[in-house]
Amino acid sequence: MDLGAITKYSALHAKPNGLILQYGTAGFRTKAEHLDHVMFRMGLLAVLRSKQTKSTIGVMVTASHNPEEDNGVKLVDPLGEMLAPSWEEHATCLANAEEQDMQRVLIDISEKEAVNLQQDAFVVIGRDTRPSSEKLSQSVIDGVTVLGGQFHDYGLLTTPQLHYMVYCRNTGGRYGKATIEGYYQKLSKAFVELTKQASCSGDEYRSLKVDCANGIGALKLREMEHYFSQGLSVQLFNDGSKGKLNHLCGADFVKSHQKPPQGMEIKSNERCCSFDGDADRIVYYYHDADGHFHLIDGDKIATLISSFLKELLVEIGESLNIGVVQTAYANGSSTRYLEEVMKVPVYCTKTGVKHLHHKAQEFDIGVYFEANGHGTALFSTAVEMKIKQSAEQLEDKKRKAAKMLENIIDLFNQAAGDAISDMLVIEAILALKGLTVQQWDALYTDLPNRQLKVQVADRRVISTTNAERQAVTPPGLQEAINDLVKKYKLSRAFVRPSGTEDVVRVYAEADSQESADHLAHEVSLAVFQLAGGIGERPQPGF
Ligand code: NG1
Ligand code: ZN
Repeated sequence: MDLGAITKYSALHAKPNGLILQYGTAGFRTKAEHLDHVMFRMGLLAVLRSKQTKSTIGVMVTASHNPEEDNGVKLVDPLGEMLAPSWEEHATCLANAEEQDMQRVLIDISEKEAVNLQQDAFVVIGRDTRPSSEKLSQSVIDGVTVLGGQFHDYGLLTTPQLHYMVYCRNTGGRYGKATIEGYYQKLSKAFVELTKQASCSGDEYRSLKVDCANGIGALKLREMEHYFSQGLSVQLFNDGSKGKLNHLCGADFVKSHQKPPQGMEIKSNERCCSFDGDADRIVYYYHDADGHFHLIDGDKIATLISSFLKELLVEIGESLNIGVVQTAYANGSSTRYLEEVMKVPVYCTKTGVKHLHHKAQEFDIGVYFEANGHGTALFSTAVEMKIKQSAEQLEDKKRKAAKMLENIIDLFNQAAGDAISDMLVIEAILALKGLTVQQWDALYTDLPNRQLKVQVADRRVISTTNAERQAVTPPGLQEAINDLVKKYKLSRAFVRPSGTEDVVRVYAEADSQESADHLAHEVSLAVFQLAGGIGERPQPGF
């Protein structure tokens, strides 16, 4: 380590005095102007992690669904996963170190993690379309080079595309080619082969309106479009040519406001979807003949996917174990439907895709989705081999199902939740099953629900257990929530500190929208009173 050079370059990316940031569930995220030093330091850290794992490490510059003025950075581990927990701590330490302590912190990390500093390092970098992203990704590169790491800058990429690149590079090309064409070709080939088998291929199944949140998804989908146009034609909205990123549009807006995005004209019963700002989330929706808006969120996506996979397995005659992983935000109706009607085991983990991803790896086939539309399906290597064999050996009908499954395995991004890949999977399933968006929606009816935020002095006073469904501290809060929940039918509520914003999140569901709204408001008041609320008391209404 050339400590002199590190000190010199670090001073060019100086940390603002007193600024403390935490590596949260999605890396570092805050106003873009506070992130230059963090980017440089994450470049340094990525080199150390690469040396330690003897693998390619990814660095993604994005703040996903957050406002355009924000930015963020996260590291991607060798198999496309989120950074290992002990390294999240190192990231926080390094990002918060004062200039004069930088050398010591770097040496500490290297010693603790037994990093061989002689080892080569390789880092791949991607960024979203935020105006601040280009300069910030240059700061990452400065960090990588000053520690002697090699790098490849992919420039503009969706977050899941960067995960894909990392995964490809660390699996010797077996998973796919680590280029943007490689990604387009792998997914499109699987999609086109799959949809060729669909008997219903009328116009209704061939066109889809996509709200791209004015983000990177628009650019990438436009590039990719002609690769799969045989099977699907997409019409892009909020493509970044005029509107602001994530403003009044995108998956997060649609899910949290439960209304359509601006900038998209929707006719009744037309199938529409929204990506978020870095294209790792997707939700579907439509207007019925009476003009009512219907949201089809991550839970219903997981239901469609897992039921289709289960059907294929039955057809092939394989008894592989399939599990669905959700968080506390999953709608109660979805959990009930999956368990009772579909007889698929459902597991609940803490919020944050790394928890879901980890749990899903325990199954032959693990389908995981957050209600907000972030998710994918994971297939164990043993399953992949078995399916490939079946596709060769079985007789006609079974072989067809095995072939489909083979294509679906290729179509899912195994490295991360991916809006583009999920969209193609969903479109293929709808076409193969001849399902309209209304029929899909009618699988079950969501319980009305409401999510709110409460400002408190220190959100860490709230701690939770049981996959965040119960509050342990502050004293009395869970009892208060229990008493409130009892007042409503089919009701459930929980609170947890956000991992990405300085707020406490409140979630409530009940038998009617009015009840869900009331319950959420009452729980907000309890949080405000018992957990040190600041500013104005929560007001009813939204
Ligand atoms: P927080 O801020 O911890 O609730 C949000 C989402 C997560 C996840 C992360 C990362 C909700 C309620 N929370 O986390 O699911 O997507 O952002 O982007 O949607
Ligand atoms: Zn995102």
